[in-house]
Amino acid sequence: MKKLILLLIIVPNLVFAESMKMIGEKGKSSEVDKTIEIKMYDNYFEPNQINISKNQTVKFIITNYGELVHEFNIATKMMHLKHQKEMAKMVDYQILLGDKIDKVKMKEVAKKDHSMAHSHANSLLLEPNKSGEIIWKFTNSIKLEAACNIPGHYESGMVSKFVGL
Ligand SMILES: [Cu+2]
Repeated sequence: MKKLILLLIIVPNLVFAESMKMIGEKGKSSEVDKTIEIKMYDNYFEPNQINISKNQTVKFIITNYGELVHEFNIATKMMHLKHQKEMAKMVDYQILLGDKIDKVKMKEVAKKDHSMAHSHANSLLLEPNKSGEIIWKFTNSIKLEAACNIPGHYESGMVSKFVGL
């Protein structure tokens, strides 16, 4: 029984680590080939198509010009759909508050539920008028999208397609 419980904890994490490898890896600032500026609005990205070549390390400089909190997350469509459930939970826990992120509550809740820490290298969560960056190395030929997985945003068009991989 103990082994089973351990497996149930480890397997989803391994699956996640595996899919993370599939989409690429955190890039090094000394290896950046290209810088792309991303603007976030309510609810869309500019540009909505991003040209990338395999093995490129890209620095994304992301600014939220909207009035709501938005996410920039690099993943497959399947991964986004899974992540949308976590984001819905962040709203339930009142970590995500429309135009604000309650970081104190986030830390507190993440002690019990690590998925609520929202601390993966492929994603950035930004309040209005904030900027940040992600450096990502695209190591595989795979269909990827940049998306905002806050409830309702993806469905209303907050997604950019990566082309050229
Ligand atoms: Cu959004």
